[in-house]
Amino acid sequence: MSTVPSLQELSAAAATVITAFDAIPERPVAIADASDLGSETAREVVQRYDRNGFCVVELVADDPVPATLKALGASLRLGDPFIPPLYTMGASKPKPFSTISAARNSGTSDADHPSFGRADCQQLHTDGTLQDIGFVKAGVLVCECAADEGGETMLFDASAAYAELLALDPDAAVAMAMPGTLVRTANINGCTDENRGPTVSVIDGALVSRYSVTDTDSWAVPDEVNEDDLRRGIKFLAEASEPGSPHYAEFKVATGQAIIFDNTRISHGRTAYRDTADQRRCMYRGLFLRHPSVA
Ligand SMILES: O=C(O)CCC(=O)C(=O)O
Ligand SMILES: [Fe+2]
Repeated sequence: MSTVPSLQELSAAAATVITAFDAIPERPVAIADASDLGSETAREVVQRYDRNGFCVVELVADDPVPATLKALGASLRLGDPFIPPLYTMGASKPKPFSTISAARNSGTSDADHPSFGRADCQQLHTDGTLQDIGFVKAGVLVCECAADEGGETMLFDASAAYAELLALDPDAAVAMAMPGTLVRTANINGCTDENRGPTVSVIDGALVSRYSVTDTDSWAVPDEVNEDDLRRGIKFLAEASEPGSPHYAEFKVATGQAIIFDNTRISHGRTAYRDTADQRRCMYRGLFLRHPSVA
């Protein structure tokens, strides 16, 4: 568990935050071989991940399949993929990577999962929120087939927005760093686990966020938190994550591309999508406990 950061600790961490989306590169990084990026390409991916909180890559020769996700994870030194413990419950056999596809998961135990099995909008969230804040460092989504319509990736630079809140309204920002303000409830395998944690915290001097506003997330007001302070913080972050905000980005990850995102800084989601008979959206997702790095 992380301890509750002081205002000084929050301010010191916020001072190191860079606005991630003010310089998003137009083109993805081309990857010729996911199992061997070469030092220049690997450096470019890591640099973009650090600068923008994410990096989109184009898989030039590899098929956009789980084996490529595995190779990419190894090349970027992300460590073993993390399997959330609740995925290993019940009858289902845990797989290192999740298939996100209404078409592919139809008739399976994932068919009713709001993200994996349905074509609905998936609101902004961080992955692995049943774990402690900051535990799942990076997420990778490989696009085997983009949707015919919709299925855009939504990103929110929660760190930079929070740093702004801290400067404008420290009471509201401190409230959001209190444990128990953000409640996540499990939605898989009939599991009803919940994890109450802070919305934002400081780990090793860095601001970390688990800002999530899906149907399985809710706000709570712990005894020691002033409700008005928290409400102002929630409102500020909600507005900062709207389309048109400098902290919001939306684009389509195309077939054959992948996105690697910093799950401790950036919240992500996707817009609703529609498949056609010959174009059925399918993404593969891996969660990792390390940020990408270069050998
Ligand atoms: O479908 C997508 O693009 C993202 C889905 C997602 O974020 C998730 O399942 O955790
Ligand atoms: Fe996600």
